[in-house]
Amino acid sequence: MIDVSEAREPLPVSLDGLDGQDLVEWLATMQLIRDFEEALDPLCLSGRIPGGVHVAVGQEAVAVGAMRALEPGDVVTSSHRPHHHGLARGVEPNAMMAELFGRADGTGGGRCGTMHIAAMDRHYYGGNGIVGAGLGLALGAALAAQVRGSGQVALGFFGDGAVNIGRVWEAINMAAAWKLPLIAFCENNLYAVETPTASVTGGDSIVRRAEGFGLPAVQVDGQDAGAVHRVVREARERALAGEGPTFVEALTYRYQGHNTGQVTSYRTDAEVEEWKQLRDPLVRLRVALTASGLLDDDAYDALCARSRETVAAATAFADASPWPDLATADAGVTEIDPKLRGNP
Ligand SMILES: Cc1ncc(C[n+]2csc(CCOP(=O)(O)OP(=O)(O)O)c2C)c(N)n1
Ligand SMILES: [Mg+2]
Repeated sequence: MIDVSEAREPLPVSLDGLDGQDLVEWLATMQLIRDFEEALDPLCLSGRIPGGVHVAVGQEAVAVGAMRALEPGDVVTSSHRPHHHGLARGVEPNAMMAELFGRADGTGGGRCGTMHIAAMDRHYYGGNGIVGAGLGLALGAALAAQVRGSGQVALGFFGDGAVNIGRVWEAINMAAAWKLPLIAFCENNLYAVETPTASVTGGDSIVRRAEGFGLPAVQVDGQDAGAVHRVVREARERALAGEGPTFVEALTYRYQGHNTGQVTSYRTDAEVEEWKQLRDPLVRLRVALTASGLLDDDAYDALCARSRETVAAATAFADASPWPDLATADAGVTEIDPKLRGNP
């Protein structure tokens, strides 16, 4: 963790080795994620999105930094907090919003909702309502890639709450033992619902625990997109060289409650403010881009305007999209022979 006791300004980030135009696109995507996600809670509370959602406002650099280090054919799986991953992977905002609204033009025809938004054409296998389970899907994809020699890498996102779930370590152990091309990516936002993860987690740190499984484990500043990008890029190269999996722990923070409408009484306003003032991933990247002459104020304003327009258009698209046709409610549902279910 960076010592911020003396800091009053946003912490600097390094753009070394990164392409200027790429970085402007990263900031634009991070801005889109923020605007998209900030629009969601009001849409849920007014009933236009049925149920609630888990937003990742504050965690944008993790998604964009990691995703831009992968290639289009690589496989990505997500968690119950999946929108930032999906948008960074290139899921269409219109289709994502329509899915959240439960409409026919959504990524899953309106039948899947927030935690199962996926884009198979982008090898984005989507979110998962079972904490830690997405990593198992990534493990399977990594095994398939190794068997086929396809040159793909699989990255599975999970939260800090998942590091106290046995199946997560079963997946990591198997990947380490068989040298699978897996990137096990822990998004450590310090809390699992209302529980500070450090208060229920033994050992020195999450990466130290991971090291015990015999794979490289790297902790990175998750509010610095470039830093996240570098570690994922290295992990990808290692995986492709046959050197096996890497564990990444990105230190990050969610600004809003765990899910829609949650009252956050388990942390102080001062803590939230410190993360916003010193570590906000968008501000830090913008400051660095401006200082490097890569982004002036007009270009930044235009980028923000485009983002707001995209979110407004996605909301209008979702509103106008029809409800799924009841007659197709079971379309795409796999028939399982009752005998195989053991339930004749
Ligand atoms: C196996 C399982 N146990 C418990 C839950 C209930 N649950 C949903 S989200 C969550 C917290 C997860 O925290 P973390 O992994 O840190 O992710 P974050 O919400 O911080 O992104 C829990 C316990 C669940 N969905 N699945
Ligand atoms: Mg967490």
